[in-house]
Amino acid sequence: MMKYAFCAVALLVIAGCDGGQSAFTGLGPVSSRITLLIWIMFIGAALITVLICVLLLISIAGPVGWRHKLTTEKSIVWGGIVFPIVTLTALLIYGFSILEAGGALVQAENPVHISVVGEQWWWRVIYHHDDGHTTESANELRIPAGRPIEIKLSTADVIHSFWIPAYAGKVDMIPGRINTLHFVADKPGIVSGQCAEYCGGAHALISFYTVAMSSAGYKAWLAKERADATPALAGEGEQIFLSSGCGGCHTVRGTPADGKIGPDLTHVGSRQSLGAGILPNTAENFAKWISQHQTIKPQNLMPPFDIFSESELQALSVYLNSLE
Ligand code: HEC
Ligand SMILES: [Cu+2]
Repeated sequence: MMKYAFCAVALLVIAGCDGGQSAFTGLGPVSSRITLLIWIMFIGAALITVLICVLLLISIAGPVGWRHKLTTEKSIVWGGIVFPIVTLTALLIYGFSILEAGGALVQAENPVHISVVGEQWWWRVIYHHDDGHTTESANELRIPAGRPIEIKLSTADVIHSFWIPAYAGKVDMIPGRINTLHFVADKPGIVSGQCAEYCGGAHALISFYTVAMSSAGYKAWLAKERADATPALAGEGEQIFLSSGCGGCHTVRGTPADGKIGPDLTHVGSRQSLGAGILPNTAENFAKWISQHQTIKPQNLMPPFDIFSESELQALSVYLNSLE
């Protein structure tokens, strides 16, 4: 018996150590309170379950006097009505107070302003600079650690839900609305997040990485992200990109490619992943994405391209990978 109890506890502890995408991680003040709520609910539910089992045993095999007590009107009123009302109300009030924690950050001075638009099946990410300009990127969120973050969430099509469990609760992206998400990341690091509301065919394959950086690192990164592309290896790959119609859907700032339908590729080479968190970002995976993306991410809205020779694919990949 002890052994099983130990295993159950050990499993929970291990689950709590998984930093990548876990609501147990609590890497900021907002998510830490949610993690606490999870534990309170979990332990509370476990205790109540044990209590019910004990009462059940008593009602089956307990002393006559005890069994009789359980059937009185008083026990039913206290155990069946008062107890649930009191516990659930307390939980509700506590839950609201946790929502307040996110709300309190609303007034925080000098938040970082970012917008994220859910698209079938990727994320459009827009950074708002202090001078009023914006820079568009995609499929990755970069934030400075220690500063309040304010993300305006909207959708280009259906309902999505934006969730970075390590930092905050999920918030829906609803057509015709802008919802606001607030959180702070305690320290630099990389965590993952995903869409938490079924949004059609490739819903299971729409995730993303959030990279929390030091203040100085973020500032330098943002300046670089804002600048146009400076591909070290333009030439042939860029030619193929421009002449194959990629620019009709994708923007590479600094080139004639200014499409708005798909993810911005100006600095795609510097992102963690391709296809909204699906493939690690490597030169080979660019070729893989371009030639096999309908197998890798079925139903995604980029048309299939099986027109390229091996060397053309190679040149395209080298070009895209160099867009750092
Ligand atoms: C009709 C519009 C369209 C055209 C044309 C198009 N794409 Fe795409 N592309 C998309 C969409 C939409 C996505 C997002 C797919 C997803 O993840 O659901 C995408 C995703 C990508 C990605 C992954 C981006 C990321 O942020 O991870 C790459 C790389 C890419 N396309 C390269 C190309 C290349 C190279 C071409 C030309 C050979 C091309 N695309 C042509 C619409 C298009
Ligand atoms: Cu979804």
